Amino acid sequence: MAETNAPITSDTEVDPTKEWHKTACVLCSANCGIEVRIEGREITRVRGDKDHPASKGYTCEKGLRVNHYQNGRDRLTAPLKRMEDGTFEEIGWDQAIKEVADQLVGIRDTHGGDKIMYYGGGGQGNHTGGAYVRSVMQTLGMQYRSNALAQEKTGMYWVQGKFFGRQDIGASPDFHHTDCAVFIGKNPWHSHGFPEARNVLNAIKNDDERKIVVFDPRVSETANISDHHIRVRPGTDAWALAAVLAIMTQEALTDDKFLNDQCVGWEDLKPLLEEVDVADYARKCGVSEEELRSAARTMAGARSLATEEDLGIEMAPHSTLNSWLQRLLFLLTGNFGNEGGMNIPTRLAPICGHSAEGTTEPVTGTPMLCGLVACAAIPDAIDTDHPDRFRGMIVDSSNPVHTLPDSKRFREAFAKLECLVVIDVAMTETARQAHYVLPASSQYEKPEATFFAGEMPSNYFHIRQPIFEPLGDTLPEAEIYSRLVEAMGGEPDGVQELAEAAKESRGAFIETFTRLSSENPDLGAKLPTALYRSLGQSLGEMGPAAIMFGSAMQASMRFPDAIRAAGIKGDGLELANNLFDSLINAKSGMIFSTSDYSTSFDRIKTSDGKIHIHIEELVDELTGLASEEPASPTDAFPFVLSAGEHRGSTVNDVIRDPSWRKKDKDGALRINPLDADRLGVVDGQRVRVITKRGEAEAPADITDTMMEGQISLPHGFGMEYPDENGEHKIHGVSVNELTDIEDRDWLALTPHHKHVRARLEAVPG
Ligand SMILES: Nc1nc2c(c(=O)[nH]1)N[C@H]1C(S)=C(S)[C@@H](COP(=O)(O)OP(=O)(O)OC[C@H]3O[C@@H](n4cnc5c(=O)[nH]c(N)nc54)[C@H](O)[C@@H]3O)O[C@H]1N2
Ligand SMILES: Nc1nc2c(c(=O)[nH]1)N[C@H]1C(S)=C(S)[C@@H](COP(=O)(O)OP(=O)(O)OC[C@H]3O[C@@H](n4cnc5c(=O)[nH]c(N)nc54)[C@H](O)[C@@H]3O)O[C@H]1N2
Ligand code: SF4
Ligand SMILES: [Mo]
Repeated sequence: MAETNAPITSDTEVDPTKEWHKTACVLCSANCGIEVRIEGREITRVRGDKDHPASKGYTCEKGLRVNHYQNGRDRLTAPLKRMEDGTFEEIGWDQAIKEVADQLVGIRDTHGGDKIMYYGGGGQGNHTGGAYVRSVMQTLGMQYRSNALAQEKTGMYWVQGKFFGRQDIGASPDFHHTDCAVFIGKNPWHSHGFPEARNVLNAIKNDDERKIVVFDPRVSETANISDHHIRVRPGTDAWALAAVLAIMTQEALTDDKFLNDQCVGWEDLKPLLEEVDVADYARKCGVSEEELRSAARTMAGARSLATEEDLGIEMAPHSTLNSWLQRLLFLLTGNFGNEGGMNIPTRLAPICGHSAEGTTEPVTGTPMLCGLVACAAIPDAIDTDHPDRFRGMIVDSSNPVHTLPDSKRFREAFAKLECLVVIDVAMTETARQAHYVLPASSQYEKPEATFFAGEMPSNYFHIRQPIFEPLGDTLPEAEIYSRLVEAMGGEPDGVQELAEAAKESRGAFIETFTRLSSENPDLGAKLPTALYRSLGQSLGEMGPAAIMFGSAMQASMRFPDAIRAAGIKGDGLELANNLFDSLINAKSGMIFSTSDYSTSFDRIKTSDGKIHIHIEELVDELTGLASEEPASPTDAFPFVLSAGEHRGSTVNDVIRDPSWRKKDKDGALRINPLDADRLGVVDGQRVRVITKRGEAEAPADITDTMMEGQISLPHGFGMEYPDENGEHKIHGVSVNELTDIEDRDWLALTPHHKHVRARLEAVPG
């Protein structure tokens, strides 16, 4: 298999004899546009693509290393079947598709299709698989799905669902234009999350009129350049945030005109904040009252404010309450529908769904938010005698055995599945447990896209074109899912006629599509496969992008004016078709919609068009903060472990080859010098970290950026990878061997990964 250590450098000088191929980095949700040079199957040069509408040439250092993703030594090249003795045997696609289809149909016919669950459907660069699976779900009658959002963001989306009427619409921060950027449990210097993150942070830092506020126990790279670093004790953000909101209320710094005109519920919420004892809450979160007051005044006084939370408060105590309080910062200061504030963008495709109030997963009875089963509920929904338990599972673009809380519990539960099918590019920890492993073409071997972009006033989309031929016998997800649908006898009615029309012309396709879809509901229900097998066959290597025709149609119905304002012409299906054509031809991506900030108000979906800011379900938890004391360290577990930092040395589980890292190769355990002294540990010495669920060893990185009593380990380490001799080794700590599935939010079930009780022992030598 390909050697992966080819030299990769950022290269701006152009050799006219060599071609630069436009694509995107797939290592984080920013998906910066890049241009790459290739030799054979290697990516040998990478540079930022200046024509990309959002990243404009920006990349971080990790983007230069995508070859380690493309050419990992454990790339899958053929379908695998697990044998009785646990080993895997290569089989052909015909056999794989037939056996997987038969097994899943068997579960459906005996127990019902709703006993088969779908997990994943997109990592940081690939969301079309998650769209194509819809045809399989329809064919089998599958009803339940989940993905990594249901262990981080569903609590926040639920809060926004309360505000705006639906969980699939949310407000995005306009950091590019804001005067006050607020980051709560988020370290965008490394984790990005918005275009050109470091440039934007530097621009704010270098402008005296603009401010950065960071809530983080650690002196993160972002906290280090902030104007206000609210250095909370781990797990106490609810008190810090409630205190800041209380200060705004008690000092009359709130935007009452906005709250009264645009919102509902201020009169209920206000008294709760008026009664907060700021001094007491300051004591509980470990930040001085003066610092909290000063930060609150900066935020309330800024001309505009944009705020984002991330894992530091989502994966910590009071997770969903934290999200409510965090989102109230922009509402109390009236920063919605404005430049530099928070806005509801147009999206080509939503990144999650909406669940009606009271929707639960039937086996565990746990709430479903955004149409997703909570990740932490999955093992209990499989490993039980309950008659409705999940018996089959398709996992795509995800490695839940390694990335969800409590790997031991997930392995135990997955072992109970009658059929586990994993679709991935690499042999993952989850694939090792599968009955069938289906090899996908990589994101550089097929057209791909993500649905993350949510910018205002102009939003962009990037459908990337393939650079390489598919490796070995790999197939794009569009093909895998469509073959499964057909093998299950679920081919959509009318697809042959549609395919004939598509072969003739786009006009004929549209005409036939319009006619057939109105008389034939099956076509709409299995739209992804229908589009792929018709329109897709006329697109050559861009075939798997056919799904975006459906998105273009929906977008053209939802916000035609914004699309036309971005320069796309036409009406109805003609507008959709023109948008689709522009998208599949825009090699660097394109702006597909432009609208005024004020259109955010038009996108609110509550019955009265107002923002509903008072969330009854969270009131007891909020008022309970007054009598609650934050959990204290115990003798058995004196440390709080932030289990899974997203550092410069991490890219989730997207790259498995550890040699991509230049720094932090072993995944250090960060620890404050005073704690290290007490333990008698010197820099680089190995320490054993012990939690109630497991133990592991890592080298110590002694740094006063850590607060006393807090330690951290990186995310995305501890994966098994073959060396040059094919010998498999585990590199670094697999953090979810240490986490406990029971430690989680009561409402969204978000695991408390940033708040794992631990103790340390120095490893001699
Ligand atoms: N380099 C890199 N970038 C990535 C990724 C990656 O793996 N590597 N992954 C991407 C993904 S999927 C995601 S979700 C994001 C995650 O991105 P982030 O959420 O920004 O990443 P984390 O490092 O998990 O947590 C952010 C901060 O929370 C702080 N924190 C820990 N405990 C607490 C607490 O109790 N209170 C507060 N206020 N802060 C606390 C940590 O010190 C840390 O600085 O990153 C994305 N970008
Ligand atoms: N303890 C702890 N656990 C955490 C976190 C933490 O901070 N602490 N962070 C969590 C967060 S925020 C997230 S988002 C999750 C992420 O965890 P996961 O949802 O498991 O996703 P990724 O790590 O992005 O893994 C992507 C998978 O997709 C595969 N892949 C790549 N390209 C393709 C493709 O084109 N097709 C297919 N079919 N597969 C492909 C990769 O090989 C990899 O197996 O981890 C979470 N786990
Ligand atoms: S890792 Fe993220 S920020 Fe860095 S180049 Fe890739 S997409 Fe851009
Ligand atoms: Mo994430």
